[in-house]
Amino acid sequence: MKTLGHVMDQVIKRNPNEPEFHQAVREVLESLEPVAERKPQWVDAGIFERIVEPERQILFRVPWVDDSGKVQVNRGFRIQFNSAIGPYKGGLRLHPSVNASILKFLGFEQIFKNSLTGLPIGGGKGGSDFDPKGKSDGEVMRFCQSFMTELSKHIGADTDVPAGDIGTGAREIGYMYGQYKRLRNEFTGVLTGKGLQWGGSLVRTEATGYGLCYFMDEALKAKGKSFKDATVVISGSGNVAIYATQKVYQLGGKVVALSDSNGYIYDADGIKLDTVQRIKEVERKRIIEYVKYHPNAVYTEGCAGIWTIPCDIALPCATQNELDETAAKTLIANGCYAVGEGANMPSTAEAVSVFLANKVIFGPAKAANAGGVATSALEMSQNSMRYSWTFEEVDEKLKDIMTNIYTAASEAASAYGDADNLVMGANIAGFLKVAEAMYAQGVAY
Ligand code: NDP
Ligand code: 2IT
Repeated sequence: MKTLGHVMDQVIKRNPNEPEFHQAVREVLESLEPVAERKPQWVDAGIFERIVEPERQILFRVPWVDDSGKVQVNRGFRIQFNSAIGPYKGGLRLHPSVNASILKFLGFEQIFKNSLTGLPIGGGKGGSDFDPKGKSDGEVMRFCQSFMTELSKHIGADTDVPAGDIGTGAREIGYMYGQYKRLRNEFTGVLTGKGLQWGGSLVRTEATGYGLCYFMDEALKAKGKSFKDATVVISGSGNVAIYATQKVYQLGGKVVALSDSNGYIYDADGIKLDTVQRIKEVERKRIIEYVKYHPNAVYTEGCAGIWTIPCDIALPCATQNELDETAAKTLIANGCYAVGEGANMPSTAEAVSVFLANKVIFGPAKAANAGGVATSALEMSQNSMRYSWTFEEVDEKLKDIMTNIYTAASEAASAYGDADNLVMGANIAGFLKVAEAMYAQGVAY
C-alpha cells in the first residue's frame, strides 16, 4: 500500500493481537488506495487515520445469576465506530468467541455496509462472550437484563440502535427491550428486530437472507445466470441461512446442504426447510436431528467439509473465516461459479483472492448481507412515524435497496478500473459517502 500503508501500520501497532480487525481494515485500505490518490484533501484531513479508530469503545461487566443461584460474570462490549452519517447502528453478538478484535472488525465493516444501504445510519457493533447455548430461558433473560442495565446508559433511538446478530434473535431482543423500557420509561425504537406486536417491522426476520439472494440475483443476471435450477450450498442454519434457503427455493434453485458448528447435512433431494425451522427455531436443537426425519440425507461431523459438496452457488452464512483458500479452490474445481457472503467476512483474504482471480461472481458481505441492517433502518423509520408498512411494501423497498447496492458497487468498481471486482466497488462506494460527511463536519481542535 503506497499512500495508506502507514495507516495500516498504526492500526496493527495500536491494536495488537486483533487479527480479525487487521484483516477487515487491510482489505478496505487496499481498496481505497486509488481513492486516496484522487482525493489528496481527504488524506490531508486525516480521514483515513480517523475512520479506522472507533469513536468510542464501551467495555463493561455483566453479572447475572444462573439457575443454581451461582453468580456468573460475562464481559459486555459496544463499539460505537462511526456516526458521520447517522446514529450508530449494528447488531449484538452473543457467542463465547466474542472479543474486541471480532467486534471491531464487525463495527468497522458496518460503517461501509450501512452507508451502502443509502439510509442514514452510522456504524457500530456490540455483544458479549455469553453463550446462550444450553442456557434456560430464565438464564438468558437474566443475562439480557443485566447486559441492558449497563448498555442502556449508552444507547438511544437517535444515538445508537443495536439489533440481533449471532446468538441474538427475537427472544433476546425482547428481554433487552423490556429492560430498557423498565429503566428509561420510554417506548422508543432503541432496538430493531423487535416483535411485530411491539414495534417490529415485517420482513426484518427474513431480510438478511432475502437481501442476500436479491443481491446475488442481480450479480448473476449481469453475467447471464440465475438461481433457476442452480444447486446451492449454504453454511449455517441460523437466521441468515434459513431465510436465504427460503428465497433460493422461491427463485427456483435447490439448496442441498446446511450446517451448524458441529457438522453439516447433505440432502441431494433438496433440504426440507420446514424440518430445519422446527429443529432450529422451535426446538433449538442441532442440525444432526435432520437425518432422523429424512433418512436419505447424510450428516457429516465437522463444518468445514461442507465446501467439498459440488454446487453452482455457495452462500456462506455462518461466521467469519469459515471458508479458506483450500475450500475456495475445491468449490471452483467442483464447478461453483458464484459465491455470496451472507455472514460477515466468511471468506479468508486468500479465499477472496482465489475467487477474484478465477472470475467467480463474488458478492462481498458488506454489500450482499446489507439487507438485514437496511430493513432495521426501515424499522426505525416506521417507529419514528408510529406506523407500519405491509410485508409487500417492506419487501419491495428491500429489493430496491439491494439492487441499488449492486449498482453502486458495480459502478464504483468500473469507475476505479476493475469492473468485476465488487469487493473493491463495495468498499469504495460505501466509503465515499462517509468520507464526504466526515470531511464536511470538520475536526474538533
Ligand atoms: P444465528 O445465531 O441465527 O446463526 C448462526 C449460525 O452460524 C448457526 O448455525 C451457528 O451454528 C453457525 N455458527 C456460528 N458461529 C460459528 C462458528 N464459530 N463456527 C461454525 N458455525 C458457526 O446468527 P445469524 O444467522 O444471524 O448470523 C450468521 C452470520 O450472518 C454472522 O456472520 C452474522 O454476523 C451475519 N449477519 C447477520 C445478520 C442478521 O440480520 N442476523 C445481518 C448481516 C450479517 P451453532 O448453532 O452451532 O453455533
Ligand atoms: O451484521 C449486521 O449487519 C447485522 N447483524 C444486522 C445489524 C442491524 O442493525 O440490523
